[in-house]
Amino acid sequence: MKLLSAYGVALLAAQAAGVAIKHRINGLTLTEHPDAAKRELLQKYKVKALGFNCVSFYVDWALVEGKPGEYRADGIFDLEPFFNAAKEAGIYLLARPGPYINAESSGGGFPGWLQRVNGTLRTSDKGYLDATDNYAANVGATIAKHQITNGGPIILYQPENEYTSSCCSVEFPNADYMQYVEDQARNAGVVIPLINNDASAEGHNAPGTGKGAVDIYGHDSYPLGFDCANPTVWPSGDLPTDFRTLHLEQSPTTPYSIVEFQGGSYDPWGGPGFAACAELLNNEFERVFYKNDFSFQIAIMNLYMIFGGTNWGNLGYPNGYTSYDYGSALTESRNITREKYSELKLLGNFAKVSPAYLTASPGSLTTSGYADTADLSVTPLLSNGTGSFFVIRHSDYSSEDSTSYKLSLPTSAGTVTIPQLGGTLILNGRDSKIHVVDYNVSGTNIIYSTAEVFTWKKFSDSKVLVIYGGSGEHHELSIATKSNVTVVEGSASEITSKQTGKAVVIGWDVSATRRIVQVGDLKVLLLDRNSAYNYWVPQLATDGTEPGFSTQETVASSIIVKAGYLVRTAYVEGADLYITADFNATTAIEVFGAPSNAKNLFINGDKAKYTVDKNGIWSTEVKYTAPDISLPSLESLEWKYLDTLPEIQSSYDDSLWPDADLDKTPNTFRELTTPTSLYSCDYGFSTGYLLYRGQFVATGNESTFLVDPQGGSAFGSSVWLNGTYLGSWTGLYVYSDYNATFDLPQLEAGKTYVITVVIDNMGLEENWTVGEELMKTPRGILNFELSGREASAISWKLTGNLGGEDYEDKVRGPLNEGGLYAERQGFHQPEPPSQNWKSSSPLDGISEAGIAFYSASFDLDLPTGWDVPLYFNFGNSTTPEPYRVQLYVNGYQYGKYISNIGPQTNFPVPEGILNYRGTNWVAVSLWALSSEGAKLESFELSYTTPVLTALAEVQSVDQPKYTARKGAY
Ligand code: IPT
Repeated sequence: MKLLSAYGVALLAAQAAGVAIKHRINGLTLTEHPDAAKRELLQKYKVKALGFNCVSFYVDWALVEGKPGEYRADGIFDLEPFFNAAKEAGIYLLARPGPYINAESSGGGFPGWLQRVNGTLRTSDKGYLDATDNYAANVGATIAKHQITNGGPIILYQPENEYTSSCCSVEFPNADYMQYVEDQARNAGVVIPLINNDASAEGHNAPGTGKGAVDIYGHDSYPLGFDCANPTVWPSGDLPTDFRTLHLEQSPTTPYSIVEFQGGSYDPWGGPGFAACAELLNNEFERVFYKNDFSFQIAIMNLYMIFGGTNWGNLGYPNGYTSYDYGSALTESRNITREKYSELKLLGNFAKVSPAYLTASPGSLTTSGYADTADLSVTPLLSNGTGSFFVIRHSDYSSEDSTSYKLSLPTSAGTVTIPQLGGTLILNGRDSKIHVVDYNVSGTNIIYSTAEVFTWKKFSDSKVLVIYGGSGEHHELSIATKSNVTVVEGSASEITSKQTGKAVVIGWDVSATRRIVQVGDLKVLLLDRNSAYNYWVPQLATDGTEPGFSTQETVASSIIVKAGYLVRTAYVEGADLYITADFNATTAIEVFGAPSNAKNLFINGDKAKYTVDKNGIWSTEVKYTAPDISLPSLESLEWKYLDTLPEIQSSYDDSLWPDADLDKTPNTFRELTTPTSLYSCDYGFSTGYLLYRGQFVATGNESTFLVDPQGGSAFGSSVWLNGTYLGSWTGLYVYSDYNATFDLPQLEAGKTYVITVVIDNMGLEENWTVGEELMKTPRGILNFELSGREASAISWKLTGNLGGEDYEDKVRGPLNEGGLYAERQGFHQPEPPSQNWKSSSPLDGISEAGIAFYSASFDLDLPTGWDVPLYFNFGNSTTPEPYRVQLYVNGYQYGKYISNIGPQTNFPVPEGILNYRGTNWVAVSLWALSSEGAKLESFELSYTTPVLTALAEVQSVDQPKYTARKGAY
């Protein structure tokens, strides 16, 4: 398949669809975490408003094929509502079903049973390929059904993920393997282009490289890395400079694509927290790094992540905690209050209205010729009068200096030295600008603008160009016109202008007060950046109420709205203009370009009184009065308590437990050092807490017990001998397993003893490097020694979630629950049989080592029409006693809190998991890892700013309540 230009993607997608070529793709996409898709949280309007036109999504194989051969993608795992939501809002999709996805997810998306396949993962080994077939065929068919050729939103398919790195003499890159993964998609009916994401620009599988080549070559880039602990440090040399050169070497015939560019960062257990990541990858990072990508004429730019969401139900890998906020533009609780969201909106909307950018010719980064100081570097994207772009930044990209400069730019009016009317241009610190030249605003030629373009529109009676600059900056704009300049809003004395033959030049200092200058039929809004953040450019729906895809027509028919928190949609019905928007404060609204047939204004369905000024701007206001939100006190709920470690009672019967009796392991990663396998995945247990029971008849000479449990980073473990607590490993990030030796009390010869070991399984390792086989790193017990005895003296049983791969809860899926007694019984679900349980609260806790389980219900009655983020908060640890908590909300595991490691103490739970107007069930397991016991220091439900929202009523997901489970032990 040959792609001719940067328009290739659009061309290909439209041709395949057999329709006229209307789709203009500016190549901006964003990535969502798998859980977001599953919960239908596309956040479609928040993405659409950015000016972005595509979302990439992973599918997590482990969630949909928990049992080999049984693909289940219904209920919350159904992809189709997500696809439909994308189509409605007019967002294209890039499908990334793996089978390997990485994504900081358990096993990198591989189901636990892959630990048993005979074959190296992500290679041509038959055992591995066979294992992928069922998933690939099913997910591929669903994707094929919704690809653009069938009227759906999916335009690109990414086989594999970062197929880049190998070790251990495995054949690499293996063309047969890559081809196999691609054939799986094709055989399932996928006809859209295949795009890959090399971890770095190494040219793997680029078109023309033979077997295994994709249609569009793409690579990933995380230039600032993941060091959120130092959020202001931009190490030298981290800004890419060679991407254009590499592109021309590696894949010159395809649109230049970065399939993952850094949009945030992950954060480990005990890490600095996502607020620090949001600071490291903040709005300044976006300005400098994203514009740098633009300097390479990037055509497909996908940010990872735009919305990370939550590692609910054990979805995460061992190195990360429950939150997958990622410091992204959309927070985990769906807020868009981070400045990086607003900054991204400026850039995305600029790209959306600047198609000339895709046909200009990128030049090389230079310190000479364009700016008059070597402290600044410029990359030109040149054209002959049809739109040139000059990307400017500090030569030392991390400089915090303020640098004055003059520009010398080639324009259709000759080379111009700017500013022409006096004053000084300035670049303040970590900033980068795109200066446009010969920029076409619907037939009006902007000869240059030093202020940056947010958007422009042609309305029936005028054109509007919106440009902005940083506070205190001086800017200049030149327009090819013989018309006069009139200041139609704001003070004329603050604006200088001069007619120079065929052009007019306008100079001004940026101010927080808007000025509008009129030149012919063009109105130019001069804004400061912070004001520009309040502007939105909703596409007017052409059919119905939804914006639809961004075609030349729909982009052209957009209006410009100044509002506040969020503008979702705009559409006209007869003489009525409808705007849907969200508000977090009383907000003045202005509409630019209301269609001439529109006479009435409705905001969120309510008719609004508005005024029209002499410039035709409609003005109204939406009042915000914070609603009364009353939340129950979690501390005073009627908590019921159950000891969820009955295993240590002398009467406990484990006869229904699976025997750990395999004397060989299918796992090729590590040889057994125990007589039988104690690897949990060998027995189908790959998620959540694991429990082991080892029984032996004592000789009386045993003095110590050594055990080496492995649960992954930050895991913990506790050990009992019958009812006697031997001790715990309380966890550190750097330990995935830990050898601990416990002194035993004097044992009685001939008496039977049981050792109980509880292990926190933090998720399975990823498998980033092909050949290393890290995903097969076992969970469970690696080794043990009972002093003075043969290992075979102990016979072991184990359990994890009830049924293992024959998991009980088909609604919440294969990963959600672990192996605690209460979980096996299903007591974490709504309405457990707790009538006869003791009344006791997790705030009282337990006074010795053990695991307690608590359940309670509460009602919520939140006002409709408000989007209110809710959080479960655990108090910061003030006592030294370590404990681990699992939080269940209506049966869904929505948090793992580790008091002695952190950092997460606040756990957002979205509406839909919580019933905002109804009854909710919360359950907490509290594992005390010291003989002092533990209790929650505090436990509260809290909210952040309620957003007055146009969001439709959120339907709750299925929340099956407790029913007695057959065969539960
Ligand atoms: C790359 C992966 O493709 C993606 O799934 C995710 O893990 C991301 O990075 C990090 O958050 S892996 C690359 C950074 C080595």
